[in-house]
Amino acid sequence: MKLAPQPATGEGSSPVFPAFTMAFQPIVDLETSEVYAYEALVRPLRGGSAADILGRMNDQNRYAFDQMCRVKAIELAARLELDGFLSINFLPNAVYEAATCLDKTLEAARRAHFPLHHLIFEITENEPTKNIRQFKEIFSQHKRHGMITAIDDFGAGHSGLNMLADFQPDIIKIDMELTRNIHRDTVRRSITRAIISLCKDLKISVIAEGVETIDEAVTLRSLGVSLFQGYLFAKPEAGRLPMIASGAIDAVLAAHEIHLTAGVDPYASPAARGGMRTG
Ligand SMILES: [Ca+2]
Repeated sequence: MKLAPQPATGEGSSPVFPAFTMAFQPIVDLETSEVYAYEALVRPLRGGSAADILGRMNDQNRYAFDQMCRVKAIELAARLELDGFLSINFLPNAVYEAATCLDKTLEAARRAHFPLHHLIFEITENEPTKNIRQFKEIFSQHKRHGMITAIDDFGAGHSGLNMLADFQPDIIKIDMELTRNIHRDTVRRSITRAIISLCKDLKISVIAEGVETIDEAVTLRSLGVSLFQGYLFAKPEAGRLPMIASGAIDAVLAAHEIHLTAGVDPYASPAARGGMRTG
């Protein structure tokens, strides 16, 4: 497919695709109190959600659009002078050729002087069209170029453990279905604890996704998570690198410290601990 040249304004558009840009959401590291990475998320240029754009994709244009998104994310991140890691999603259902799907990514990174070892690629464990072998091949290709690999939405689908048996990524992102209200849910805590222990054995880093409250963050921190993403720390913002919400990291660290020093059960209900929920 022949694509129109990219406009110089940072927004992607072509006769085939709606105009789009990238939003960025930070992933914070509580060990350093700094941003570890920014995840790039596709957004319509004139507002709306990713679903508004992805709903217009079909089997004919999905692959080309995925390529455009990667290029756009790298160009925009470089222009915004992103200093750390940039995390990019494989678009769901796009068909990939391991041999060629990296060409435009490599070219864009070279053009933008963006280091390849600062690129993280997330693929959802729910990816329905891929068999494990193809999945492995694609990720291995990325790793060969020094890029970091991540399994997204881990725990939300059905194939995560099977996938791990055959292929170990650098990072696993624990799905928000598991992190939501984890402080109040013993089953979710057990599952998450097991995933974290498994990752430790396999030397895989863990990111907790969709963290919205201090209680969730403190519980996950107690289970050993250092990397966090979610509205508690920052919402995604289109075309810019958002700051971490003022005081969010300090509030989590302070609450965690109180649990450690006072010997308070970190998994007690918020009411029992005087309530710590944030908006
Ligand atoms: Ca993702």
